This record gives sequence, structure tokens and C-alpha cells, in this order.
Amino acid sequence: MQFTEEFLEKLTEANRIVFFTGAGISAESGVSTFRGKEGIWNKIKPEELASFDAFLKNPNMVWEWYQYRRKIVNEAAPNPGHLAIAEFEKYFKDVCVVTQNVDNLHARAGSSYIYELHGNIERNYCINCKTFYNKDELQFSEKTPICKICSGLIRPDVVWFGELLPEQIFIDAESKAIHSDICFVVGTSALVYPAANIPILAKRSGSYLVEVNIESTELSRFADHSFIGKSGEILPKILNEVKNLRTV
Ligand code: BV8
Repeated sequence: MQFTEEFLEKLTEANRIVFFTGAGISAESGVSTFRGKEGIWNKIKPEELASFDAFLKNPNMVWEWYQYRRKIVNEAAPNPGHLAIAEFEKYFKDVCVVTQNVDNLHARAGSSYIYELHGNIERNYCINCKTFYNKDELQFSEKTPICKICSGLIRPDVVWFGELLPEQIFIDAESKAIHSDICFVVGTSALVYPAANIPILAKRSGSYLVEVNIESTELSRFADHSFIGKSGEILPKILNEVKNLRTV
């Protein structure tokens, strides 16, 4: 894989790196993406299961769907793409992950600074009193569990369509993007907002935008460099280059 002089220079000079990731980085871990041939959204409409209205209308159907996705995520393991990102922390002063993924695989790969824009499938809370429940307390409940405190319905701690993103996490992610030297955009179609604004913000703030995707996307025209291929293959190669260019 050829690296341009410009990209190698950026890798040599940079201090602050942001990895903006989507479902594509977890595809090689067996977690299906949302769009694309095998995408989740081809089988079901997002608003039918990933919205508060859908949950109120049929809580058990929505709960069952998240229990099914949790099973897949629990059986999955971080792949070389997740692991390479975690290892970048050894070579740069400031590395963080801004992710749309709710699968917890960046944390399991060892990344230290993760901004989960759309929540985390392993956490849950009561829609009434907001009491939090971790996955171990609820993992075997087939039906939507009821809150021990107020008998409210318990929902996954993810951001559904039409819901606001966690404010402080979004503000912090924006700040990381604005101050980044390089922003890697990995495995996302960048069609869901306001998350998709993050790489644009980085670019407009002078960051060097590098896309890693098996195909071109809405963002490709903004990218300073696009690597077409699987993130689990490309990110380890970029890390190797970093090891040659930079000392621990
Ligand atoms: C909101 C959690 C305020 C739940 C998710 C502006 C314009 C248009 C629409 C809107 C807008 N602003 C708001 C909207 C509405 C909506 C939206 O963006 N709709 C889209 C569909 C047009 N946004 C919202 O509703 C947001 N909230 O705006 O609140 C508000 C309030 C009231 C009224 C209005 C506004 C909340 C959005 C969050 C929804 N929750 N997830 C769950 O997971 O169950 S979104 C979910 O889908 C993911 O988190 C992710 O964000 C998105 C999927 O996108 P990707 O991750 O990119 O995955 P995708 O499959 O699309 O692409 C994978 C890519 O990887 C592909 O490019 C593929 O080529 C590539 N790939 C595949 N394999 C590999 C690979 N690349 C590398 N290597 C590989 N091996």
C-alpha cells in the first residue's frame, strides 16, 4: 500500500488524532452494518425499531431486537482495526475515538478516550426515574424489564432517531474534532446527523481528513486522502508506518 509524502509528513508532525468511526469498523468482527447488502436497515425500517414511539407502541418487540443485537456483540471480538486504533495512543500525545457505534468494541480493544455519540447497547435505564441498569442485571429477560424503583419500562441507553445526542459528549467530541491535526473517518456512510457534522467540522478547522472505507461515501469529496479497503487491513498498515516514523 503506497503512502503519499504529504500523508507521511502529516503522520510525522501530528499530535492530536481523532478517529470518527461507524458500523464498518465492526463489520470484520461479525457485527452487521446498517446500510449495504447485508445492512440492518434493509430488513427493517429504523423508525420501526430504533425510535421512542416504536418502543412505546411495542416495547417487547424493540427489547427483543436489542437482546438479539447484544448477543451478536457479546459473541464478537475487537478486530485488528479496533486494536490498531487503541495502539495509536502509544505514538501520539492525544488520541480519541468519536463513534456512532453502540457495540462497546473500541473499549474492549483498549481505547482510553471514547465519545459514544449514540450511546452503548450494554447500558439500560428506566424511562421514568432514569435509574441505570447494567447488562448483567437484565441479560436474561426476554420481555421488557420493569424498574424495581418505580415500575417504569427499562430501555437500552442508545440514541434513537428523533432523540437528542448526549449533550456534553457531543460538545466534547466537537472540540476534539476542531483541535485535531488528523481526523480519520473509518467505516461510516456519514448519512446520520448531527454525528456526520463532526468530520466536516474537523476539516473546516484545518484538520487533515483521511477516509478509510471499502467504497467512496458522501464524505469522500472532503477527504484529503481516501484509503479504499477494509479498515481491519488498512489501519494496521498505517500503524506500522507510524512505528517506522515515530518512537514511543
Ligand atoms: C436528532 C443508535 C434532534 C441506535 C443510531 C439533518 C438532515 C437529515 C436528517 C436529519 C438531520 N438532522 C436530524 C435528522 C434526523 C436523523 C437522521 O440523521 N436521519 C438520517 C437517516 C437521514 N437524525 C436523528 O434522528 C438524530 N437525532 O437529530 O435529534 C432532533 C430531534 C427531533 C426532531 C429532529 C431532530 C439521532 C440519530 C441517531 C440514531 N441512532 N444508532 C441503534 O444503533 O440501535 S444511528 C445508527 O445508524 C448508527 O449509530 C450510525 O449512526 C448509523 C449507521 O451509519 P454507519 O455507522 O455509517 O453505518 P452504515 O451501515 O450506514 O455504513 C457503514 C459504512 O462502512 C459504509 O460506508 C460501508 O461502505 C463501510 N464498510 C463496510 N464494511 C467495511 C466498511 N468500511 C471499512 N472496512 C470495512 N470492513
